[in-house]
Amino acid sequence: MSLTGVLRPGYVQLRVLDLAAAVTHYVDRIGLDEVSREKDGRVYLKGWDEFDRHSVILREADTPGMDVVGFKVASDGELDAFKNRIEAKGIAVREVPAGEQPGMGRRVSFVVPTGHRIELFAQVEQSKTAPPIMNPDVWPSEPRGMRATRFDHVLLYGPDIDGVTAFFTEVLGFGVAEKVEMPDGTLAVWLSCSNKAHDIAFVKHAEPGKFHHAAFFLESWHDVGHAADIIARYNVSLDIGPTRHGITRGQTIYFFDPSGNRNEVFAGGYTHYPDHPTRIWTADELGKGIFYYQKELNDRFLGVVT
Ligand code: M3P
Ligand code: FE
Repeated sequence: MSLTGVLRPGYVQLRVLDLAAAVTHYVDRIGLDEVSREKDGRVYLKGWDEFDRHSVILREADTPGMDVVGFKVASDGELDAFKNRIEAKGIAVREVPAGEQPGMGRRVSFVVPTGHRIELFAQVEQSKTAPPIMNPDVWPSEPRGMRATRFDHVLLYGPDIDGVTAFFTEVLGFGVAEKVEMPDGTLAVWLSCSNKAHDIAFVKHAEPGKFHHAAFFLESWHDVGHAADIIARYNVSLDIGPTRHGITRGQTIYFFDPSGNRNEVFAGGYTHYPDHPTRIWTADELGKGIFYYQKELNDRFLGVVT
């Protein structure tokens, strides 16, 4: 089956306390490119290997966290079809007009059962500095910092994991790549709309609408080590790693932006297909699922969210 419906995470809008410090972190340390600064103060960024105009939006605010994550769908017709399906589930849909983000078409905006705002869009301008397509070099210019190639996924914390899983699978057409099953029900779910092991993930948490991390893709395990060197050299606040997930098999390191939002950079992960069965983790093996080498969770990793 070719990719139709929801294609991929397109953008994440993060709240940061100090815009200048955040731009230094996301551009100089992670290696994203600055696309534009707009009159309303928002700063737009993208990974060097992304064709769409932007993928990360920074908004200065009094509290850190995530405003919204947007997914790109294959066509305007599919956008309308998704809107109808979401409304048919009794979920209120807000239309965000084209141009609310520069270069962005109209968006369909709604809140899922974990309390997070999710959006769908079909049209966005392509980047003027997009990866070259004619006799392309491996990169247009040397990647900077951690050499993140693209925005990959978010992991979100909130209640009603069963409800959000049903929404993403039944309404948006995602598959469930992996799940953590506890004696009292599902603790966490990794959902894919593509060949990736996950495009979004959710962990059960009493407070709705919380943000655990935004993840950026690196080419190799060697790049994860290079990211660790950058974290040490520039005193970036380290959470955990370099290590590996049992879940998704990604090779990973977690750290915090200057506002306390968690970031992940990772490489690897298996290829997911829609006909693959869901992999299941149980309470007794959960440590290995999250951190395959250490086999135990740290309290900060589980408890600190924005
Ligand atoms: C990932 C991943 C948690 C697990 C996180 C896993 C928060 O971030 O990319 O697979 O328990
Ligand atoms: Fe992750």
